[in-house]
Amino acid sequence: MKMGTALIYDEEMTKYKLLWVDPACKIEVPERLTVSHDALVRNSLADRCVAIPVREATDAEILLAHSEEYLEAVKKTPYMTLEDLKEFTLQYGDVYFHPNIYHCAKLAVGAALQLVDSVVTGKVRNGMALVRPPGHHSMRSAANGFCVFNNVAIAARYAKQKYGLERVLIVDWDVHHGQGVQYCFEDDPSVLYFSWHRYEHQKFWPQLRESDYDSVGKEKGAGFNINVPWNKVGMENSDYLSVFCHLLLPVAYEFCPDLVLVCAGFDSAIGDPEGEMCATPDIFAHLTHLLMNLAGGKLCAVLEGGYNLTSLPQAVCQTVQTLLGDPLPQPANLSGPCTSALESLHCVRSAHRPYWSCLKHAADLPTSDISTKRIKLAEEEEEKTPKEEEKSTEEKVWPEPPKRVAPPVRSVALLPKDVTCPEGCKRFSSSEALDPLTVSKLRENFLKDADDGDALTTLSSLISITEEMKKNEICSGLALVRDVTMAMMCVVQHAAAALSNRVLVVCVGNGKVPSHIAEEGKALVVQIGSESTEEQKCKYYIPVCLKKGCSDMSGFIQAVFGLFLPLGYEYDPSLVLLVRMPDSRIHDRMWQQLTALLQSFAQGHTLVLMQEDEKACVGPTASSLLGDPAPPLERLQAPLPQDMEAMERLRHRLQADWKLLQITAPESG
Ligand code: Q9C
Ligand code: ZN
Repeated sequence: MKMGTALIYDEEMTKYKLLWVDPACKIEVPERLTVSHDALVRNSLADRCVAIPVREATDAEILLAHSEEYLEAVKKTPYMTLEDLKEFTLQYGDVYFHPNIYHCAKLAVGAALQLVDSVVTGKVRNGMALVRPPGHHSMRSAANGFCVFNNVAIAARYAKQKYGLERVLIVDWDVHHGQGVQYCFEDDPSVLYFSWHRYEHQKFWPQLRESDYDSVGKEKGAGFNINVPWNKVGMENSDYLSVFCHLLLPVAYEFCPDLVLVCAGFDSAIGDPEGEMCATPDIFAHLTHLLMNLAGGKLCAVLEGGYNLTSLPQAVCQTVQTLLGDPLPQPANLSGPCTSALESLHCVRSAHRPYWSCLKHAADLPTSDISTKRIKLAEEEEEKTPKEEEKSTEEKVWPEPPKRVAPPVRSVALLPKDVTCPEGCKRFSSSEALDPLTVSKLRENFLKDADDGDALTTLSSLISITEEMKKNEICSGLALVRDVTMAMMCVVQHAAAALSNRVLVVCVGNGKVPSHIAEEGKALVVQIGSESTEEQKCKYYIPVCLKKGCSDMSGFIQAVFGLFLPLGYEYDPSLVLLVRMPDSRIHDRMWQQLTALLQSFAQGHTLVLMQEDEKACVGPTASSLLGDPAPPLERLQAPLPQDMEAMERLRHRLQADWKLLQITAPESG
């Protein structure tokens, strides 16, 4: 499956600016768009995208989220004098008008709708629209926070109306609360709105009570509005990933959207004068990737904020390059979430516990005292604020994200001669002979009794593949082997010893695993099955046991988000070995999701091992390795309480060693 990434941009949207002095608005400049687009061109990303023209939204489309009175009022702004514009502006908060902004605002909405059209009709797989003015603060009858029309809210209504989509997920990773989007869909269960935002116990703009975690939606829409308030500045990559793994992703998969819209603001990146957060631009590659296997890959990112003219274009490039399917960057400095982030996470999970079965059995919840805590925390905060005068954000420095070079070969397949190589994969044939020392070691360690030439060839090929991955000649690979256990032992041993790699081994199904290698920390072995063959005896061997084994999709996906992803991020392997044990009974779709999600790690260096007779899995596995979106899972049942409790116990035990597993603040649980 080859489908492109749309890029929607038009220079016209740079043709308005602030015409008077207003400190609140001076950061919203035309250069935001030009530097972003230039960076896409300079990094040869723009030319890899499908360019889609913008168009003006019609009145009817704008009215999907706005009142007629408001539209009529905005319509008059092109004819106003400077004085009239200033006065008109005064009735709204933190926004400015310009004679050309109405035109640009229509193009911004139109760009979002063009993007939805291209993605939903399958012209492209996904895409990004670079627009000005942004949208998520604008309300039914009011401009606000640099926003005139609510681009993404309109896009969601449009997608539902025009294409009959049942469920739309809106992920708002801008650092401000998109209150306009919240108001639009508050009572609507067909649109799940997620937003994290700088809040500081309501001291940060727009200072709304309803931006807190306890605004969960109203009436039928209860549970479909998720607010994650950041009560401190300086949130880092770990904090963002933590919220994705332990909240957004499980809920989003349970919601099972037909389309994902992203309010893609980059004022949540390091260096931004508004956000004052410390997440690096490459984290947006990961956030994007983690959303790309929902809704069959149908993802539309629409620019919102982002005011640091260095981190903004870097983060835009990371996002677009990920949409294009390039291997992910190695995630940097994941030291675990901070206390304040954990407190927020805990509060949001508690507030949403009644609505989502993935949160039901969580053992992290003392449940009472949430409102008193709210006050207590606000008081504590008071004391800390004054001394927090660090370096001003403008002078913050961070390294430019390293270039993400796709290896010359994306995926190889090591297959018996009678199995055809899937399209897009290269059949692996070992070009160089292995050095004799390695061969003799292989013989000695794995093939003592049998003088098995075939087995030796297979094992040495597997080792060659990992070596070429290390040289970044090959991105990923899959192999059908006669004995997965032996192949796994062999690869892990070699990678740990000769390549001195950290290997993440993910074993799906029951059977013997290389736990002795895990003991040395050279490998992190996670195993998921129906029986725990071995007790967990060290930090690096983690058995997950599900009552119904891997055939239980709900339990399985919980383990993926709640355990595997955070563990993988923190371990930061340079190779992922995904092993499908015989008779694992995992569903195809779940297998594809897992394969796709694991490419977050090790720059996509994943080697998949499967038993010789599982020929039917070769196609689907290859497809996921090649970056095709995994097919959506059906809407999930509630996971089994006993499984959830077992996982919670495991998480509890492990969280001292693995900080990204935490979901409660040290003193608060
Ligand atoms: N320190 C968007 O990011 N407040 N809008 C400015 C100046 C308004 C942000 C206060 C921020 C609006 C789309
Ligand atoms: Zn913003």
